[in-house]
Amino acid sequence: MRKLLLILSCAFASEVYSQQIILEEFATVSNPTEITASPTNDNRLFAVDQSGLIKIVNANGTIEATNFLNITDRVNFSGEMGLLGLAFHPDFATNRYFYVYYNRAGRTITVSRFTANSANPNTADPATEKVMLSIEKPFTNHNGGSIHFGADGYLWISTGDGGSGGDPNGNGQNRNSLLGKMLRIDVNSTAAYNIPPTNPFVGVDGADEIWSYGLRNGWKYSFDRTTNNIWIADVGQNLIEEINRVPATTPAVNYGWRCYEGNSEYNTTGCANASTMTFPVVQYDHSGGKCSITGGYVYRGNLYPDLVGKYIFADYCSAQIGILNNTTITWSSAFDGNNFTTFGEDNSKQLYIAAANGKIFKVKSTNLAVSDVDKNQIQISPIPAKDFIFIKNIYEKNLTAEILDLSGRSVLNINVAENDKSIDVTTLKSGNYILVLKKDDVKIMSQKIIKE
Ligand SMILES: [Ca+2]
Repeated sequence: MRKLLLILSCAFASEVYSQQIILEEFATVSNPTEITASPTNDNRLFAVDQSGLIKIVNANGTIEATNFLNITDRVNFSGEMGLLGLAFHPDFATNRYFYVYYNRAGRTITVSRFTANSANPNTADPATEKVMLSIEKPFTNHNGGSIHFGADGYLWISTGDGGSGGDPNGNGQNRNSLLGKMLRIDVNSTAAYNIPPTNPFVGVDGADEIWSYGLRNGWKYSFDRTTNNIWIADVGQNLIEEINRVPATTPAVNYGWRCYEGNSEYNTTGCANASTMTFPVVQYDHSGGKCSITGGYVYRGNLYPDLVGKYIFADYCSAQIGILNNTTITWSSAFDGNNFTTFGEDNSKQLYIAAANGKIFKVKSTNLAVSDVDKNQIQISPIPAKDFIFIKNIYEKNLTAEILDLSGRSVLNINVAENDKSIDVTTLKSGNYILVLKKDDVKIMSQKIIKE
């Protein structure tokens, strides 16, 4: 008996620790730089195309034929430049406002408001543009571009340091430059925007739009609304990629660039004391073909309990996804051919990831649910069973069942019939078993069954 218990505990342990990220192809677009959840509380996605288009991805992965927005006439799409960010006003349902971040001719960073059509809010007229913010920049690279509304109702904007290498103009540490910053503005204004009175440099030296500084190229940041932390993935110069995590209510954080790349000195000429700076919660180097971080989200969905509370991100070059648990990164195997450019989160808090090749994937875990079904709804009956067991309230195809005896040994692997979702158990001997329901070899759920 002791030996049997040992086998069982090992079987369960291996299941707990064999968690893996898997990607399920979902949709195909072009040049994806951002994925934003639908503003109308459904599971559509709005996919940003760097060339200046925004496309609607329906919940089944099809692409709406009509673009949501087409501003290719004013977007400078070249290298790292282009249309990079999209955020919907929290009151979009009533005002139809949304905000974009792009480079226009001459590299200028532009943050603008557009208004969706009242008769058909699935399209927007490019003529509704209201330019809010224009920031000249000296070089083509490091454009930042991530924009989101915070829990405070303000629009947060990450800008890059202006480009080249090593921040030659010292923008990151210059509190009078809007480059290399996290900006925070109040869009509920008749002027282009208002300054939130709680911004840290209001009334003192430093640009009033700045919330935090010392960033090189925050290539994607996100809010974790559960903890109200902001997570900023800052792309390194040559050696080190950063993940920063700070309470969203903490102003004037100096993330250290170009004095520090990660925790290492880069160029400390003219720099403040390191004790005044906030260093990353975790960093990684370029070993194993890694080159550039793509920031993601803390998973808050209900399908993959093992991912909850962990920060999911990627490396552009190694095509791997990282799972950050406290200060430990677990890397997936490489998804070869996919240079990951952005993550997205839908209104069910499920995650998506897009690659430069245009593919958008659902991010899933091999543990527990793989299927987008509420596994609490699934019913397995009858118990006890004679010849057939039926699975109710599941509409997925290609389901399989593995039946284990109580020592954990697999005794039957069988397809679930597509027509009536039945499992033929006539060959089983009488007794107690565990049925493991799977899709694509990944477990959805398990339940004890009895064969008469
Ligand atoms: Ca000021």
